Amino acid sequence: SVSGSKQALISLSDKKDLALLGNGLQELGYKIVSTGGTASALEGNGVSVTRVEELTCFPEMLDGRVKTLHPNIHGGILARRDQSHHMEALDKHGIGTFDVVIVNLYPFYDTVSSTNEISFEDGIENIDIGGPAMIRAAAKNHKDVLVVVDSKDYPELLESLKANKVNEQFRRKLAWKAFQHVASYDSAVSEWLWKQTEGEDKFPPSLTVPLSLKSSLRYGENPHQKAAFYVDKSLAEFNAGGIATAIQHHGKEMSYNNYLDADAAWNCVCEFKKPTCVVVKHTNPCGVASREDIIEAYRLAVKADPVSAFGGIVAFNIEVDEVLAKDIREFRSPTDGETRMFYEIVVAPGYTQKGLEVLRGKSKTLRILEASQNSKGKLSLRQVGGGWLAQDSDDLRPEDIQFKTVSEKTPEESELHDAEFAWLCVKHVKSNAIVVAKNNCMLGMGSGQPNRVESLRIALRKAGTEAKGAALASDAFFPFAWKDAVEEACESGVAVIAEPGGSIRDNDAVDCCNKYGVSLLFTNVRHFRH
Ligand code: 93A
Repeated sequence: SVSGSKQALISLSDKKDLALLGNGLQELGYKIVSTGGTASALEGNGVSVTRVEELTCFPEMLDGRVKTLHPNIHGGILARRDQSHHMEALDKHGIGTFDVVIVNLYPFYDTVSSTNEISFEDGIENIDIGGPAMIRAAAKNHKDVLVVVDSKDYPELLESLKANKVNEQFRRKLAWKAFQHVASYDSAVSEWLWKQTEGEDKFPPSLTVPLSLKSSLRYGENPHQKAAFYVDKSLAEFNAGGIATAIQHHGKEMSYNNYLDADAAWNCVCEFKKPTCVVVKHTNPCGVASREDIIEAYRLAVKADPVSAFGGIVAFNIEVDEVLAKDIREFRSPTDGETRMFYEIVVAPGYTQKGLEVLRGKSKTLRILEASQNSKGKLSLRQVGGGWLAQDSDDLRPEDIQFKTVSEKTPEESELHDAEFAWLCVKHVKSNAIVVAKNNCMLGMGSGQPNRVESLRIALRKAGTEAKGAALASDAFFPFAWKDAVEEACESGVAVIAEPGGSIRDNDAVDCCNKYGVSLLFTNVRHFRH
């Protein structure tokens, strides 16, 4: 090359580990070319730098919009070393080649998603043009140019340069990562522009969800299925909470099914204001109880269905302290009064130091998760063959639900409260969903039956004699077989039924409840969960 030595081009917004990088390359004999802020920072760390202006013989112009967009830079990145006419062209114009290009982009996502609103103009100025151009050029020519966009790759870069062992695979991996970086950057820009033009109400004509690998999983739902967990970078960087960002304090590696179940348990327990425990099995809450005393809540939640709770996921909406942890450790199955309960996961918003110690002692495998609440208003995506379904997540707040009495009998205050509690639970049970609850405690649930009557029978059977005087909630209206469903509920002795209403046979349900003196409440809201 013209300069006679190897050249590295460095232009970084995120200057993390810059000193390590600059000094490392300098020691390896690289001549370092850099942009304004990066050059100053390198010099501050004792690295000698050539400024891009010296190469381009052009000052930074248009308030920095044009810094590196110049043939003296891009020629040095893009020239094919194996094409003599490329190299002759460089020589003719006195352009040196770049062997390493290290760039990361303006923090567009952080800027536009920060809580302090920024103006449209500021958003536009934060769109990086020169950076992606260098990254793409270097990634295209990765055969001869190493492109680095992530400070985590600095050590491996320096080591392989030092050992003179840069293989093709490493080059391709860096190029892959470079295009990923630019792609998620562009998706953040385009999503922001969509919101600036159409507002937040309409779904955009196309979606790019920047996903980054959190971990490879041992396997998927079954051992013969390969699996991995990707986090939505746009949510994670925005601290959106949820199971993807939960901290694991202890236990065996999380599995695919563990994530599904922990997510279900955590979403459900977060609905409740009072201290609450939710037990989940196979994504369905099978025990839910709220009490001032969280230990009582825990025991009741397990008791609701001890057989299902065994090997389940236990979620709390308050910190787990030593006393609670001991109860979780020691509590014996209500089925035989002997076997200590076994769980896959405990998830809570926090643990006291002692609480954590005690839980760690329960078993080597018990996964202990500390999660923060999901932010509301996020997109929910589900895969179907050949596409994805998008919807707003179902985050109506409990206070948004109105319970309208449509029967002759109006519910007692406690009965209304039971109906509200059952309603919060039923939202988290797979359709067709029926929940029987009383006194802030789930007594029985029926889930996932293709026939609502079957779900109802299962829920009532689990509640047993306790169904008397309890509330029954149904995630959707009772279609027409009221004699089967509503009448069976009334015969079991429930005091109040809550359902969305809206069936052409609503009157039959009202008549039936009137016949039995049961209160019937319409919520006008449906909570299908498929
Ligand atoms: O304004 S730009 O789109 N035009 C450019 O020519 C250009 N060249 C590098 N932004 C440009 N950059 C970006 O500047 C890089 O992507 C990097 O993020 C940042 C580094 O600037 P500094 O070294 O002055 O801190």
